[in-house]
Amino acid sequence: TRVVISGTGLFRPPHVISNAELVAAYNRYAELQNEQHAAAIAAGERQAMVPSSVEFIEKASGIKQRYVLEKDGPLDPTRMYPRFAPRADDELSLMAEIAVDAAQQALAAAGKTGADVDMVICAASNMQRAYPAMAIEIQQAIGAGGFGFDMNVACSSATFGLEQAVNAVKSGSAKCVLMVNPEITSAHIEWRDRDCHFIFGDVCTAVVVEAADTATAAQQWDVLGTRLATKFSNAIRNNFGFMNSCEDGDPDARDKKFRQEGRRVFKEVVPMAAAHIEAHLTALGHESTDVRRYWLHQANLGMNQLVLKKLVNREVGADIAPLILDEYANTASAGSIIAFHEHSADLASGDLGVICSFGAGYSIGSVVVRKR
Ligand code: CO8
Repeated sequence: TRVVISGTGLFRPPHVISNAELVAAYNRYAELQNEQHAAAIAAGERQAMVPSSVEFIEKASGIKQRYVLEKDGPLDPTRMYPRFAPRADDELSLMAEIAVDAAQQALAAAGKTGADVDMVICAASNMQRAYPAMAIEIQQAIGAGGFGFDMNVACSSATFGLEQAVNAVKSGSAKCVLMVNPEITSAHIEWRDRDCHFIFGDVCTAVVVEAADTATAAQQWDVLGTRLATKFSNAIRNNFGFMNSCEDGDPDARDKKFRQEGRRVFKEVVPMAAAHIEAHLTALGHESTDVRRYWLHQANLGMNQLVLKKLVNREVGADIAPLILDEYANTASAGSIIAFHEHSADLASGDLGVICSFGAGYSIGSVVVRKR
C-alpha cells in the first residue's frame, strides 16, 4: 500500500511573549527574590539571582518570541507560571480543544471530515491527564470512528506518531489516521530559571495520513520511509509523575519541570541526528544532497545549521532548511511539523524532503517524503 500525507493543520495561540517582555518579568522576579533573601545573600548562605538578557537568548538560541495560551501568569513576577481555569469533566479539555482546531484544518486540507477518520493518535511531550486518553476525547469531538490512543516520545512524538500512522494504514488496521501534537509547553517549563525560561512556546499541529488510493487532496506527499531511534540519556529530564505525591517530597521541586544540560545535548545530539538522517536516506537509495528541503526539529538555530553542514558539507539557508523557531520558539514535537506545514507548498512534484525530530530520550525520528 502506498501511503501519503494528505493534509496538515496548525493551531497558533492568540498571545505572543517577546524576549523583551519575558526578560523584564524574569528580572523583576529575580530582584524581588534578592530583596526577600537579602540577609541570607549578605551572609553568604544564598546566591543572588542574576538577570537574564535578550542578547543572550537571541545569540544562544535564535528564538525571538513565543506564542502562549495565557500570558499574564508567566509575566507576573509574583507568579511566574500560566493561569488555566479548571474545566468540568463534561467540557472539552484544553489540550483536546487546540487539537480539534488543528485537526479541522488538516482534515479540510485533505478534503476529509471527522467521519472519514478511523484512528486518532495524540502524540505530545505532556498529557493533560492520565485517562481517558486525550486521543479518545478528540476522536469523539471530531466525530471519528475506529480507535485512538496517546503516545509520548517528548520532542520526537510527532515523527514517532507518523510511523505508527503509516504502519497502521499499511497493515490495514486503519484507512485514515489523524495524528495531532498539542504541546502546552508553557505548563512544563520553569519560568523562574533563566537557563530555560526562553526555550518553549505553545502550539498544536495535525497531520492526516491515508492510503494513496483514497487521497483526493491537491497537495500530497508519498511517505518513502520512516526510521526511529532512541538512546537513554538524563541530559533532558522531567521527574513530574503520578507517584510524586507518594514520595513525600516537594511537589514544586525543580526536578518536577523541564530541565536540561543544554550544551551537552547540543554536542551529543548533532552528530546522532546527522548520522541518522544520512543512514536513512542511504537505505532508501538517496543522498543527502538530493534532498530539496529539510524540516528539522526546532530547538536551536546553531544546532540545525551544524546538522545540515555535516549532511551536505556546506552552509545552507532557509530555502533548504527553513527556520520557524525565531517566531514560535521550541514547540517540542510540533516544531518540524510547523516547518513542514508552513514551508512545503512551494515544492514541485517529485521533490524529496525529510522531516526529522530530535530531543529528550534521546529520541530521533525521520520521515522521508516525496511530493506527488
Ligand atoms: N541570560 C543571560 N545569560 C544566561 C542565560 C540568560 N537567560 N541563561 C544562561 N546564561 C549564562 C549561563 O549561566 C552561562 O554563564 P557562565 O558561562 O558564566 O556559566 C552562559 O550564559 C552560557 O550558558 P550555556 O552554556 O547554558 O549556553 P549555551 O550557549 O549552551 O546556550 C541553550 C543554551 C540555548 C539552551 C543551548 O545549549 C541549546 O539550545 N542547546 C540545545 C538544547 C536542545 O536542543 N535541547 C533540546 C530541548 S528538548 C526538546 O526540544 C524537546 C524535549 C521535550 C521535552 C518535553 C518538554 C517540552
